[in-house]
Amino acid sequence: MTTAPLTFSPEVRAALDAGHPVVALESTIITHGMPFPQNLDMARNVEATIRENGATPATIAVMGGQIHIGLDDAALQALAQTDPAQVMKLSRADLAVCVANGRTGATTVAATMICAALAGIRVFATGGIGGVHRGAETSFDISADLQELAHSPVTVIAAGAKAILDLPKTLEVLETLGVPVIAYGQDAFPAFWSRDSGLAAPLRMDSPAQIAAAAAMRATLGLPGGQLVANPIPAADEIAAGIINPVIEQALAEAATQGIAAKSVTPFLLGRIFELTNGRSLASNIALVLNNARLGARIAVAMAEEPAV
Ligand code: PSU
Ligand code: MN
Repeated sequence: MTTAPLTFSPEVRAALDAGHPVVALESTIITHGMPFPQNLDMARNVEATIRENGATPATIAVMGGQIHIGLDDAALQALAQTDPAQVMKLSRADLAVCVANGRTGATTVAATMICAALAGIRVFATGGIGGVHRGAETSFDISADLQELAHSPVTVIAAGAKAILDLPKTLEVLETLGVPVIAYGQDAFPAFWSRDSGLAAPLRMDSPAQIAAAAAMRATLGLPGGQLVANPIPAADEIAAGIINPVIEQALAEAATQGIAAKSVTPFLLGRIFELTNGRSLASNIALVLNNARLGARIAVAMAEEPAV
């Protein structure tokens, strides 16, 4: 087997070699999830938060035929300002095509998990995972993020699944795929902009050490795949379901009228919800990503303290 074309930043290479905690970060949230310049601020602040909490951040993207594990500030700036139409939104299906053809690509949750696993990184913090879209019974739109959680051995910290999705169906598919869904510090499954989706989470944990132990035991038992840690948005930053739900309904209706499909659905909905809430959804989104970065760093620290498996 030839080696995968991974280019590590010096900081990430040193941290991995020393067995120090590292947290992977995705790049689709930068290119397709938030507008400039808030996306760049977010990317920098998330990295700073991870450092403050004792771990090394590794933002992942594809450029020049290489999977980059850890980006310098110039690369972050360039990505944040690139027209989303010029950057591939990469999932499992198109990652190899992008690398082989020397194109520029931003990694979604699924592609970031694949790259993190290749790099030997076991923790990844983001905003929200993709899931089963509303109307999936006719559109068949189910994010590849879900099956990736069943394949790649990475613990993903998200604020639940985005409330634009069909959350009961998303939880059902995760159960079928054998993915542990762990609410952090509460019983309810969080709904991205809100702390409580009204659905019970299948599992609950209250400390990074418990989450690290569960990941290690999966490996010991020979179970493939990762874990989803659903970390509720801080109370001060949440948007009540009663406020966000009508906005989501409107954005979904517009997407249907305009025939938005496939990879464009999630970026379209996030963009419209941002406009319809006058930016409030973006402020919440940034707050929950920072909150997930904090927990991700603490989990990575706990894993580095566990005996290696
Ligand atoms: N979380 C965010 N904003 C985003 C995403 C996640 O706060 O933009 C991205 C992630 O990269 C996720 C993707 O993997 O949306 C899901 O896209 P789709 O529904 O097309 O699978
Ligand atoms: Mn989709």
